[in-house]
Amino acid sequence: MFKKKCFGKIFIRVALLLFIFSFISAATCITPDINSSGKIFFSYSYNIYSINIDGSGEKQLTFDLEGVPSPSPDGSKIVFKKYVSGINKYNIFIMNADGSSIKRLTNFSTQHENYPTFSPDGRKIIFERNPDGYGDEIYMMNTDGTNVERLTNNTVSDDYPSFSPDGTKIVFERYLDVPAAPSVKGIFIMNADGSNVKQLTNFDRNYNDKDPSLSPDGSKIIFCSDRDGDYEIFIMNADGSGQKQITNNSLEDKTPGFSSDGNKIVFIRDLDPLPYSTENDIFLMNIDGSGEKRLTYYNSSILDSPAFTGKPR
Ligand SMILES: [Ca+2]
Ligand SMILES: [Ca+2]
Ligand SMILES: [Ca+2]
Ligand SMILES: [Ca+2]
Repeated sequence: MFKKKCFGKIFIRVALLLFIFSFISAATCITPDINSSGKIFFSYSYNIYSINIDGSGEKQLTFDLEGVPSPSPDGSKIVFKKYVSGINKYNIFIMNADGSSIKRLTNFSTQHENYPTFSPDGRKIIFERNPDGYGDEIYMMNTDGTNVERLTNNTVSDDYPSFSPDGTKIVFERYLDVPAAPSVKGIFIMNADGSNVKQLTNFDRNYNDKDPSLSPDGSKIIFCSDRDGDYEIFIMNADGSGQKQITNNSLEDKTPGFSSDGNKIVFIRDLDPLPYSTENDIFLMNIDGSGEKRLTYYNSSILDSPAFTGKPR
């Protein structure tokens, strides 16, 4: 009788300890491990979806006209663009990572806004807006939409901004202002206040470099370039040196994004070799290009912008 009672008490204590431990481990696991709780957010058919990092567990998060999701560093929020029917423009919105609590952050009716993403401390959002019809500019605001600041000011388009992991720099793509080749883009970097703009790639202006994103340790930038005739994923040092091609095929490989641990790259591949038709799907690979894996089977022209939990674009 005594033995039975004692065993029961120990059992309750062990169960209690396990219960408490599960809470502690959940609380300490702030940066999602891509091998367990990580998700990939993306836009498909003008809605935002998430999948697990093995491609399973597809979940539709929005049901109107939304796109370009970028998850907050702690994984709790998504910032994205959403079409506002009254003004017929995309503005910037924020929601919980499960799709609940959608809130509008900007109210700008002149032109579309695009590509919002978080600062590493989760307190700022940068995005692109075309204020006057003379090219996109990069803006920064608080996560409640207040204190909108313009960071670039010129007559060419500045697009696709994202922060360095220490929050001091912003990497972006800029149209190089050459009359003979007006759509040629290069990768640029500047201070987070818009000062000290530096060109990193495409000094020859012979091709397009775009979709840049810094690695979680800040040492590398991934981007895509059509310098071999179709888009491939490239990696380079954060100062533009040591450019290296990662993919090598005749298909379009675009919008690469790092996982939060920096070991994987998620990207879009257009599997239709014809230039005028598009069959996009989401792929994953190691940062040296090995271990390539197809995650989705949408074969869709309206699939884009994959981003990992814990790694704003
Ligand atoms: Ca501009
Ligand atoms: Ca190629
Ligand atoms: Ca390619
Ligand atoms: Ca194609």
